[in-house]
Parts: sequence; C-alpha cells; structure tokens
Amino acid sequence: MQKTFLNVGASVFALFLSGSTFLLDTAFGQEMGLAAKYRGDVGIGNDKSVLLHDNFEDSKIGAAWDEINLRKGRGATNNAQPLEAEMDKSIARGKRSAKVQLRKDGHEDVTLVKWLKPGHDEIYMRHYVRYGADYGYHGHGGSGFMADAGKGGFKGAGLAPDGDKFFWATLEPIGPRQWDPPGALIFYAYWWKMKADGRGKHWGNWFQPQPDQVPKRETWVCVEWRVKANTAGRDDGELDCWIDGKKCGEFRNIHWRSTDALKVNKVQLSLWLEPDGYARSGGGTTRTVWYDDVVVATEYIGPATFPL
Ligand SMILES: [Ca+2]
Repeated sequence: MQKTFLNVGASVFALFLSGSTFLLDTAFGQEMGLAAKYRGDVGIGNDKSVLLHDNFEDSKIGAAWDEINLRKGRGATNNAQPLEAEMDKSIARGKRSAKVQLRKDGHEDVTLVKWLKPGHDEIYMRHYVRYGADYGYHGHGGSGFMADAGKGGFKGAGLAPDGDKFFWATLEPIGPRQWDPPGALIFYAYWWKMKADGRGKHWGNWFQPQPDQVPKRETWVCVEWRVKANTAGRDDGELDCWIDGKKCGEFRNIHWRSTDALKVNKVQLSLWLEPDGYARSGGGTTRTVWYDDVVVATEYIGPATFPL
C-alpha cells in the first residue's frame, strides 16, 4: 500500500522511503494518495484504479453519470433547471463546476447516479463540495454508495433491508446542529444489522466522524470516504472518511451483508429537501451546492495536488 503524507506548512519536507511505502510528511498531516501522481487530476481518469472521474469541464453536466434523477416538489411552480454548469471564475474549480440548486417552489431532489457493475467489495470516492450562503440545514444528501441487488432491495424509510439485497450509506451534513449550517457531516446508513429505535423502527443509523466536521459555507471542501464490505458470516466490514485529506472517521466491525455476492455497485451525489422542510431548517428558500473533481477508485485518492 502506498501512502504519502504532505505537510503543506513545513519548511522542510521529510521524505521517507521504506520498502514500497512512500511518506512525504508535512505540517498539516494531509494524507495524499493516487491524486499525488496526477497534478491537478490531469490524466487520473486513465489510471487502472479509477472507476469514475468527472471534473465537469467539457461535456454536458451529468454526462459521465448513468442517471440524473430530478424531482419537483409538491405544487412546484418554478421550472428553473436545478442542475447546470457554474462558470463564475470566483466559484468554479477549473473552468466549470456542477451547480445544484433546489428551490422551495421548484425541484426538491437532484441525484446523480453512477452504476459500477458488477460491483466491488471495496471502493473510495473523493469529491469537492461547496455549500452556498443560502444553505440552512437540510433533508438529506451528500456522497454515498449502495449495494443494490435489484428492485425492492430498499424496503423504505424505517425498515431494515435484507442482508443479501441491499446496504447503503451517505456522508451528509445532517449530524449535530449546534454548529452553523450546513451542520456536521455523518454517515447515514441502512443495512440488515442496523439498530432499531425504541419502537422497532429502523431509521438510518449514524457513523459519526470525530471531532465534528462542519463544512464552511462558500468554501470548497475535499470529502473522501472508503467502504469495505465484510466477509460473509463475519463482522469485518469497514467505513472511513477524510476531510481535506485528514482522516476523521474509522469505523470497524460492520456486518454490511449476509453474502459475498452482494457488491457495492452504485455511487451517487444527492441533494433533497422537500418544500415543507425549508421552514424548519433555516437558510433561504433555495439550497445551492456545487460539486467538482469527483474520483471513484479502488485505492485512496486524496486531495487534488494543487488548487484547480
Ligand atoms: Ca471543474
């Protein structure tokens, strides 16, 4: 396994070579990975470890994805497109980024889905996200994965799925709210061994990074997670996350699935807030989020190696 630690603030870079391990240690302890080999992510999409790369620079926004799911809220009167290219130089990474904007009187859900058929036991996903000044707290949405054996795998909110059909987690800012919006990031997860509440309902369980990770609005943040499915019959599944290249969550002993045949076969970027949710979640009557520099890979990716 190759790991590179880049300490940006260090006046002297210390380079350690030990067998196949390469460590470049820097002041902020930022953990660098695959992206360190591709300056500005140029060419990273051709790496044999990479399953998806989208910097939203050239083609139609969403063209690299298999599904773009857009849904309007109940009684919507605003037809504004909720997914478009952001070309404002003061915002975009590179020439363009993806801009998603939900409206109380328009779209309530925008989800980009990429299928990774036939699926994997272990993947990493890194993306950059920027929450707008209009952002309060919200319903659900972030970057996540699913292992989805087909129709009916997700039985619905409040119900645990079957161990051979489905598991899912999304890293999203719906955690502790003693912080400014958008709130702290947590993994919201469904799997067959998830815990029930006191009434026997299975609502999304949390895996909570420590300390609380609260993205600053109007600032690009590098988010990465890793999932490793368990061996059937054992609780050796894993989940990790890094924010701006720093590890802030390491969850172990997760019994994601009952059979090795159920694979992680889908990643997504999602954002959802129903019209009724605006009143109780603060912020404005829109929710704006920008995404960029998405990489899904079979090894740790790390932050892009210089500002795009
Ligand atoms: Ca871009």
